[in-house]
Amino acid sequence: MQDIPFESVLPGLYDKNNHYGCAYIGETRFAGSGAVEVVSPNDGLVFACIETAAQKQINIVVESARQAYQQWSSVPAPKRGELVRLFAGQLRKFKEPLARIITLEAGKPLQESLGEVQELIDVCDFAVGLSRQLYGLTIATERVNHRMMEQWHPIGPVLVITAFNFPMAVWGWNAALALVCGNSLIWKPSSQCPLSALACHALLLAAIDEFGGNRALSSVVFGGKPQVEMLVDNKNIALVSATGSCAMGRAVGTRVAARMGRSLLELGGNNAMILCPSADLELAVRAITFSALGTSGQRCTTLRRLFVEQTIKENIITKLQAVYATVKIGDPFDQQNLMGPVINQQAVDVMLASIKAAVAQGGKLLAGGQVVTDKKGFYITPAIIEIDAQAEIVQKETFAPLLYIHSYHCLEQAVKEQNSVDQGLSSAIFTRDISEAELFLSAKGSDCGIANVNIGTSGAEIGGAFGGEKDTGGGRESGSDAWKNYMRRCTNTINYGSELPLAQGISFELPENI
Ligand code: UN1
Repeated sequence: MQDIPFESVLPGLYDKNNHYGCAYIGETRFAGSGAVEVVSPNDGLVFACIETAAQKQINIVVESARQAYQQWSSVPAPKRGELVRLFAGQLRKFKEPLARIITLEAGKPLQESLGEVQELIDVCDFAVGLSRQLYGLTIATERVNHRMMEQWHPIGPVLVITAFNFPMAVWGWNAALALVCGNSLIWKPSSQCPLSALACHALLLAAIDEFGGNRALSSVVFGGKPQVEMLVDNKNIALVSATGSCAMGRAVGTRVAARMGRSLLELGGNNAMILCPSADLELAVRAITFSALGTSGQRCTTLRRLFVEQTIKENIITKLQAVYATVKIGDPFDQQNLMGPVINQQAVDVMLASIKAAVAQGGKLLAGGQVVTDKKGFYITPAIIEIDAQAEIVQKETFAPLLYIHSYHCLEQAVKEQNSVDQGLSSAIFTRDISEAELFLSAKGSDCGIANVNIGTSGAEIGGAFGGEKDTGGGRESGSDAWKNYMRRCTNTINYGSELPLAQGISFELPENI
């Protein structure tokens, strides 16, 4: 196993036996039950054990987050930004060891892990600026001597549920914004990535100490479905922000809605690219390859469906086959390798099952799909399958490096087929024809939350709102005005006159003698 300098990143939380608790409030560790072993996808070896939280510990965490919120919400927003600025400083200092933790736990190539830590730093910088920009509107009122405006106030503890594939950055999108918005944090990370969570938590605690704040602003809870249910059912959690599969999001969203709570969902994608004849094919091949097999096809933005105009189909298939044959797969710490493992044996099995189903449904395997047998860990070669866009298997997201190719003859038809799946996260078109590009971006074009021209479906910057439509859950995180999710809007109408005019011109005159 690689030497990861945990001790430097997890001051006070590091356990020499690699045995961690079930929950952490600040630096306080709570003991839970059981001991779930966590295995690195790189070599199949156990690198940590985590315990599981019960209702009792979860109640303590939520109550402590509620109290921390009450204090924090009255700190002026630009001062709250100062805490996030200090946190970004810690992240910069520990960028490399943090990336190594991601690579150990999630199996991402080190370059991509460094990119993920950078994404976390970027969103912190963004949030610092935002802490002076949490503005509301002043709106014209129909009444004389009145003023109408809106204010944005903090909402309360924010629960952030994250997946294994972006074990730091996606929490960061939520955490940085939630903090400047005046809220406290509870993090339920993927059980696959406990150290990523504890490392970020530890560095946030260091920043809180530097700031002179309350360590209970940040807590971490480990566990699975039962722990998620206990957390999301708790009325003191003001916002549940969940990233993961559509099935998980549907279950969480429904529970939160049942108690009239607020949720922010960033769920599965089944992302497509349309490749037009006028496209720069060299550029397109690079974008397709990064989007389809980067992070071993385990991004929610991964390219899964490629629509190629029929006259360029054979050409693009030949090019992709050549590139796929050269992609080096192996230990993600070795920078020669462009692709690491998939997350576990189940992911290998799911990919193999999807390939089998696709072939049974008329698909033709054009590349990859072989388990790499000379390595410990969960390695598989990225696959390309040519198949009908309506095939049943194509409608679902297989979280693996599996790309489906479809041909098309008319752009309108390709857009229609692209939009025909249940998910609606990311999409792209490659073209040099402005009419094609604008059609794709128009209301008649892509129905996704993200639509790109001449870049791939993955690798979004933090400055834009991130999320998607339909079964992707409708949430928007990270940039633009996503901060509004972490605040409540209060509309204020102020009468500074000496009359009481009613809106809509209603007359309500009381008798003179009262
Ligand atoms: C995810 O896979 O959940 O756009 C997030 C991207 C990254 C974020 C992916 N910036 O691919």
